[in-house]
Amino acid sequence: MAKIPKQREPLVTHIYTADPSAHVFEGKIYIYPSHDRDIDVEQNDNGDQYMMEDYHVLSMDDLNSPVIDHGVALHINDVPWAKQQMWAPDAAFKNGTYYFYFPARDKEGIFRIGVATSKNPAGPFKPEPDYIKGTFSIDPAVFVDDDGKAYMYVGGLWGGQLEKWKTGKFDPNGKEPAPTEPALGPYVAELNDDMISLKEDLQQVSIVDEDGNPILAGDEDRRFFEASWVHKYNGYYYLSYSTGTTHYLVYAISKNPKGPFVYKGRILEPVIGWTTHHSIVQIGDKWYLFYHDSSLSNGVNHKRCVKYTELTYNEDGTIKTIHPYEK
Ligand code: FUB
Repeated sequence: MAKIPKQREPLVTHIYTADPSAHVFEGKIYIYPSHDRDIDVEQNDNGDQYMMEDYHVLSMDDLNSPVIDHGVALHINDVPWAKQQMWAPDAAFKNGTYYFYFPARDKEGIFRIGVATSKNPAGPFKPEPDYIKGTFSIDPAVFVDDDGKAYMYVGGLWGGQLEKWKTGKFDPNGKEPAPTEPALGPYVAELNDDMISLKEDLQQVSIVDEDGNPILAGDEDRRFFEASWVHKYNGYYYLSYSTGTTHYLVYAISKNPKGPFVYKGRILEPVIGWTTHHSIVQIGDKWYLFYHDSSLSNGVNHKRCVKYTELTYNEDGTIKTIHPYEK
């Protein structure tokens, strides 16, 4: 009998998992993580150590139930356009179908976003033959709004190549903006009703401070790095993301799903391991943060484990900062 995970403990220990996108589908909790490989490779800033090849879907009937690993839901060998590195995925439900979104490098080494479908939230997922036209970079997060409109957020610096798209075309020499220039934001586009194509070009999201000034590239405690997630709370859109080099999960809010978003604060202090990546989901009348750290491998950056913890709001809608190792 599988173990019932406790808050802030690994959801599973038989495989390494990361980048959890959690959703409530059909009354159960489904978690769509990256599947880290148990390989020993050199670490670099390009993220070459994250050589993932497939995805497993995890589910729980509720938070007091054991975690089920539904096995391989999608393998890179079945994705005609993808060469390597299946990074952080997400899933969405619309029109009776489950859509699984995932980044991978195409045959030219450029990160693109692919989509695969299933009638079952646990998969297996059947990939579309090509990546979604007009997509680039990594970490797709798809938010389906109350009015049925769906938005895809993408982007990640360094290995995620976002700074190579500043001109709208892939520039292998593209650099991050100077420290005194506005930081790059994630990109967003509305999806068509078919959920497998973009309705419009990806456009950059602006993240500003309380005075309306753009967060600057040198402001590494607050600037966007990767791992977008959007949820809605009390009529506001909350865009949360990783600050990468400073290892925080932070958030900004807006009345519009495309922003501009006003920076509000920290959600999670740094975890063990370089990356931090998460999702925020309402389960019953409580909210939870699904996140990862590298505790299961004693700190190996590319051997991570997914965890969850309760997330609470202050009365003014701000999120209480979580200290991951404080009891
Ligand atoms: O898992 C590979 C990459 O690490 C993700 O795409 C990033 O968000 C970071 O968690």
